[in-house]
Amino acid sequence: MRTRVAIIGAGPAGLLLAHLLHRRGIDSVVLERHDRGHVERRIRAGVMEHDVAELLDRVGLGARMRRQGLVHGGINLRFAGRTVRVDFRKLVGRTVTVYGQHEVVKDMIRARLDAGAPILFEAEAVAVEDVATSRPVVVFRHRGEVRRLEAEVVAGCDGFHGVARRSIPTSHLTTYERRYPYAWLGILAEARPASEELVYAHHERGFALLSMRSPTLSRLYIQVPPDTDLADWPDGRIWDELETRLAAPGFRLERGPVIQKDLTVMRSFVTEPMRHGRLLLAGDASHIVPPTGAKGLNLAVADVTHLARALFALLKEGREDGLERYSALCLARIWKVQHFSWWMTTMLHRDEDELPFDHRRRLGELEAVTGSRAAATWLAENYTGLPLDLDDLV
Ligand code: FAS
Ligand code: PHB
Repeated sequence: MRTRVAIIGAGPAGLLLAHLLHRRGIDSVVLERHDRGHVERRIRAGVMEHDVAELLDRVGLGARMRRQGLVHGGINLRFAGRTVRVDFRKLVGRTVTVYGQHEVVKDMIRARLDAGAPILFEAEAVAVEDVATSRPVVVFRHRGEVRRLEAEVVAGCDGFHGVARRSIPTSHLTTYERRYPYAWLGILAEARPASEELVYAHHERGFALLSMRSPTLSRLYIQVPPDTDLADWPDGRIWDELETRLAAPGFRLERGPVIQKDLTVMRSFVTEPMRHGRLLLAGDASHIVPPTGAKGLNLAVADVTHLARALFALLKEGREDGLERYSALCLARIWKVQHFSWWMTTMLHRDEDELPFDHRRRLGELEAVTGSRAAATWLAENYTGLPLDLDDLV
């Protein structure tokens, strides 16, 4: 098989890249190791930054998001028995859209299939070869056969556990990692969300988050030890813990059938550089953030805006300058977002081994952030998303 761009992974990064290339008349093939149902059912992120929602709209992927997504003008921080709303519209004039990542993936796959553009499901990439040449190859397994996809560029959009990053010699990479001494136990429940907007709660017993997917579907998380066994957490225990940690005057959590339960480990991770010859990494293949700042999906989209432009220059005009700038452009944003995600995480979670000083200082930090327009504005700027350059993309 031959194409211009071989894209490994049908997550938000791979699918958005394929869509932007197709709109510019550049052929690509998407290889996805799971079947379509698996990727469309996988519940992950839920919050879209202001400019990400705008981009999806402008490139024809936002119709269902605009119909079903929930536009939020703020979030609530709950601590020491108080709830303080951070008003995004008042502070920065921007919003976020709550719309499940799996819904975005469905919309992108639908657009890909409607365009009659190639996407191979149950096609697992097993190696990436000749990336130092202008004819790199992806070796993949599909329907019991080992096949080769020749391209001019390979986009490694295959997530943290994918093959692309592992195809780069470790001598060419520098990785940075921080593990957190806690994880998130998440549930998706058929229960009316007990708050219009998200509630991030810092509690003596640990962090809790109230989010949602629709007016009848709640998405909720509690901080648990990283080696937690889900079998130790029957539904009733989870609801009891959520009620305790989210408690506030006049607040009543509605319970309902839990339709999904999952555990997410918390790590900060960055690979530098994000390019090796004609192999480019984007999204979780290159970096991971703890989900407290709701940045994972949004950072993947930001990478793709730079990667799409670099490939337009290379494949339409024969210019390599976009490839040469790609990594530095992405990393400039990535490290700011890594800081924000680390800050939101350490500000809101309790660390079992922390000093009493740090526990008390953290309450001071929450008071300082919610009591200062300047500090709350910085939070709002980052939570609604640093500006994306959308010019000459749409
Ligand atoms: P993805 O991981 O989404 O997509 C990679 C794709 O590549 C997958 O479909 C995978 O099957 C495929 N693939 C992997 N190896 C392959 C191979 N060898 N061949 C072919 N295909 C291959 N972010 C938030 O903002 N908020 C959250 O609450 C949140 N929760 C998360 C929970 C979990 C369990 C995980 C793992 C991540 C979560 N994230 C969250 C982060 C998540 O949303 C990512 O940032 C986002 O999916 C990144 O998108 P991609 O880079 O496209 O990677
Ligand atoms: C979600 O709705 O899944 C969600 C929202 C905000 C976060 C993380 C996850 O910070």
